Amino acid sequence: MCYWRREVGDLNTLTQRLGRRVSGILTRSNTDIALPVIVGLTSSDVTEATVPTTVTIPANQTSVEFVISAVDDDLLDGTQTVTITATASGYANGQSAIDITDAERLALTFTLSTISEKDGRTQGIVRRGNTDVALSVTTVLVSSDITEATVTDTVTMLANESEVAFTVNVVNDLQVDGNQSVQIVASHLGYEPASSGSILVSDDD
Ligand SMILES: [Ca+2]
Ligand SMILES: [Ca+2]
Ligand SMILES: [Ca+2]
Ligand SMILES: [Ca+2]
Repeated sequence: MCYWRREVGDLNTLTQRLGRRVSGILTRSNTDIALPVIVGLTSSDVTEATVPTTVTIPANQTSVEFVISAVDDDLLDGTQTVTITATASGYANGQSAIDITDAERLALTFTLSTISEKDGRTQGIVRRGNTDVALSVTTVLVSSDITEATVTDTVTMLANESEVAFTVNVVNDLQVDGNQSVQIVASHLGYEPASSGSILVSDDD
């Protein structure tokens, strides 16, 4: 017998966040293993995941580990499946697929981090960091405490724009309630996890 196969082990998904890595395992099934074998590796999409050009299964070993590295692109491109192919002289090709998940985030900032109840409002900005901005994106906004501050339900970044402003309205509650921290969460399917930021609503009663 003279063929081999490649295994990814338990990990069939790799996130591209921070260019994460997993190990692949390259195995030969023949039992005459006195000689090393040099194996060529290719990725079907090097914009998503890369592998070493070659890896050597040492003499007297049936397998060796190699590293699969995710590429942290700046595209909102969802999960992409990449096929890793291994080739070696005298062996049938080995192939296995791995899913590369996306890792884009929205950013949320506020003009003021502290607002007095009497000041009424401040401005928030939602930004997207991905560079493929041909499509508009409607972001859902939620306030953790609408008795202190409210926001519009949704805000839309237009096509070819990377940010949009919205208003945070502060509630003047006429109660002696001290300073209250309110968390605003911006979320959109595809950007994981959701982004949040806090403002402090200071009391004026
Ligand atoms: Ca991405
Ligand atoms: Ca990607
Ligand atoms: Ca209050
Ligand atoms: Ca108050």
